[in-house]
Amino acid sequence: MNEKYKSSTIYQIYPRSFCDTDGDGVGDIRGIISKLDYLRDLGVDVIWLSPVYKSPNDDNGYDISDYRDIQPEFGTMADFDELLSEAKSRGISIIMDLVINHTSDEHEWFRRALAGEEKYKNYYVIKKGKNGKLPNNWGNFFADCPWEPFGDPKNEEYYLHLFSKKQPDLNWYNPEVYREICDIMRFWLDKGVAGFRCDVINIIHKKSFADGKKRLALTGKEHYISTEGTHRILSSLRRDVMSNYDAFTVGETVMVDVDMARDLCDVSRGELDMVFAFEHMECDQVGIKWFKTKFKPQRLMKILTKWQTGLDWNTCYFENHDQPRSVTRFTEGGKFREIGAKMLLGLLFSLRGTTYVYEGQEIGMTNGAFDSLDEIVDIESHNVDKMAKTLGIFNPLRWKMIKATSRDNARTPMQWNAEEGAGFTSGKPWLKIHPNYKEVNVERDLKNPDGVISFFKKINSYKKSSETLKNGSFAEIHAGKYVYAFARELDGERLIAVCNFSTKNSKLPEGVFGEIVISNYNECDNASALRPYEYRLYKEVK
Ligand code: ISL
Repeated sequence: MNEKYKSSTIYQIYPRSFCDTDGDGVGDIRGIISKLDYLRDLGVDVIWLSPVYKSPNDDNGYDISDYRDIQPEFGTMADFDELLSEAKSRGISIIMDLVINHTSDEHEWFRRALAGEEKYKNYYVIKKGKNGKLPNNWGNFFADCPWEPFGDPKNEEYYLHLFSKKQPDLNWYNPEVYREICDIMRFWLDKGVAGFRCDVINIIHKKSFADGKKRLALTGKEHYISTEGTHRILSSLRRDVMSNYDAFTVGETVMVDVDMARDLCDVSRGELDMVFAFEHMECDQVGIKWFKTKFKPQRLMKILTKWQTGLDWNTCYFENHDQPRSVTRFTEGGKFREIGAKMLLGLLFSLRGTTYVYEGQEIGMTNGAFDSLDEIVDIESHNVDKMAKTLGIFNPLRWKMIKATSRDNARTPMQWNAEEGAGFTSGKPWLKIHPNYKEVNVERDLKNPDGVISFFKKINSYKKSSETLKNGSFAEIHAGKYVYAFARELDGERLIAVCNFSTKNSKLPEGVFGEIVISNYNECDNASALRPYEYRLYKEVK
């Protein structure tokens, strides 16, 4: 991978929620174009664009019905081409979301399969039921049954869908599928995109369809997580497609441990360039993500250290379109919102790896303010509610679970200013805007020299200019109940990052010293106490 991508700051845009220019309440490509100067000023090098392809929107674009066309609500291919060239002229590259575990059931391939064309039937995973029963006992990511009758029920055939029933899984045993996907990748790379974020890429190849070991969630996963077949496909994609372009891949790899992640992005194996792992996103859950427990900072620290020391190159992220907002999740918020958001950014940029931020993180946007399930759009949340209901869980508890974890928490429209519609739309927004937009918005934050954006720019440009922060080694110094400290070292230069996850002062741990080069407090003081949510970056003075 070209080194420039490794040290890029990558900003994820969820197009539906970013900026709407035609008043239909849904963000669009022209909206993104209008914010390119803003992104350049933040110091963004690469945009990861969540899907903008044609889609019936069962899963907000992660169900693609045409990989070579643009969703009309987002604009046209001409808009996309303009976005690409306008971004390029500002030094910004774009990576696309590549969703190839499944298509939409409205994709032409699936329609032709349903119409009886054998060729296309073989593009999907279609299995016979067993004596009136489903083909196997597997579970589904969206709390549904993963098998749906295919065509005439008399045939007792079912298609596999690990996500919604409008997202049939592709059959990666079929070389035609491989060829089609290669062509799609080349289509976008030839346009000039800088690569792909590969959706649930480590589950595409299923090594068997036998019953799985019974589990609370995702029974059957041992048959498809990071299989040898997936490894083979990934190295072929590198050989046949990626190696011909100046581009990179970042895989969304679910349920991986450090060893699996290492194999999936090992340079000598030539598969993915980097991976998103999830263990740190699970630090506040018991078993499954819907069972949240009180956030214990030390658990997060231990997991971060494990990955920083276990994997040579990490992706560093605290947010994306599937996760609750980090400032709500990892800090007390309220009066600590801004300082907490800055501390989390300080920590994020101090880690070794490529930094990924999600729209709104740069102003410390919070979880959505939803009052009931009626305000939630996300299919996963609705399915989970249904399933929890059938299990006899009462509504107050169901709603508590969904409110804390729903993916819509991160999907509320971007808050640009204090006007009605938050500067996101002049129409009716597709998802409820957080009522705190009057205080939490880009325009207001930009006016504040101590705002979150100003800190974002500071730490981002420091990282870009510091070889030590970019490429230095990582060593934990302290991981206490509230305070985390670690060193980054390169060619004799030593930087030490320290942060306090408490609403109270905490003692500066031993081994943390030097000259403070960045802090999230206005007045840096070198006192032995860290203030609430304080972050400091020290440079050792020789
Ligand atoms: O939300 C999750 C982790 O907290 C996951 O279970 C998530 O659904 C999983 O990581 C897969 O996510 C990706 O593929 C889905 C899509 O709905 C998500 O938005 C996408 O990020 C299916 O394409």
